Amino acid sequence: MSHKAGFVNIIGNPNVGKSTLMNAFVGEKLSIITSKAQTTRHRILGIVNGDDFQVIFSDTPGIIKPAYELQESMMDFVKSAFEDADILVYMVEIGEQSLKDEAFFNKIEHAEIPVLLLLNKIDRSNQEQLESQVQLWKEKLPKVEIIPISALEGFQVKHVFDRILELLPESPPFYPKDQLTDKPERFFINEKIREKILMHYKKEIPYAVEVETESFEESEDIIRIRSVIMVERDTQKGIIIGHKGSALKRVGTEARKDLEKFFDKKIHIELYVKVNKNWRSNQNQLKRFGYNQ
Ligand code: GDP
Ligand code: K
Ligand code: MG
Repeated sequence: MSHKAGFVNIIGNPNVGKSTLMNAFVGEKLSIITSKAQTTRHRILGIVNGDDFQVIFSDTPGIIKPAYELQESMMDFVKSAFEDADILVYMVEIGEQSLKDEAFFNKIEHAEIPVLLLLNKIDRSNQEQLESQVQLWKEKLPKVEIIPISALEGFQVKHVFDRILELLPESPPFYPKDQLTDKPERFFINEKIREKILMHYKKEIPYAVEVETESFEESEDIIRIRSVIMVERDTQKGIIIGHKGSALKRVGTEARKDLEKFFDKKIHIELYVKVNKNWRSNQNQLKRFGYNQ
């Protein structure tokens, strides 16, 4: 029996729906999703296995202009997404103010691998808007195949997947067939906690935070987790903890509920907050947290 396998990299501006799409393909909440930009900081693989195929999706942080060190590392992930893919999925959303980066569009238009341009969030548009948007992208990228979708509502998601299977090269699998992702359990715990922080705190707080899970102990009927939330300043520490610890408690409770579903096991989670000045600009710290790999 012939077998197809390959890497599909999903790129695009922040918030267009890249993580939503990958999760729709994989069927698990691997990538955290919020309405804030910079939710996804790392590249995350999501693997979809069938009897005769293995599609390895890679969700990337959005394309942004580097403003500080962390963002530069994020852009490295995006750049490498061009290099190691068999298929490139470039996602845009209805009404997007596209980047005016000619070099980027040139790269997409003349890519040596198949490119699918997904026009996402069409649930928000009417027929007329949709047609004019498709026309706009056709003019911008004449060689690229355009598929309008709604990642959130699952509209055309199956069609995109079938198209990817058609384009995928013949190859044996790259990962064991029961594997869902390349990231360790601790990564998902960190991300889940960060998701709750993104949801519940305002302004710069989420961007000043990094989470590290210090211990993960799994026994027959329970997983015990201890994670540290790193912030840059004492004032941020106070905000994270909240009045009598109420804010931090909410983060812990909500993360625990989601993680219990994810791991299908009872979970005990202990959170504490530490001040680690300027972790964002410090190269060594970034390495420790898995950036710059
Ligand atoms: P990413 O930054 O590109 O990974 O985008 P996310 O997947 O995190 O999604 C950003 C926001 O857009 C979230 O609030 C999603 O629920 C929302 N979103 C994603 N796909 C769709 C869609 O097809 N329609 C609508 N209306 N919203 C969507
Ligand atoms: K986002
Ligand atoms: Mg994302």
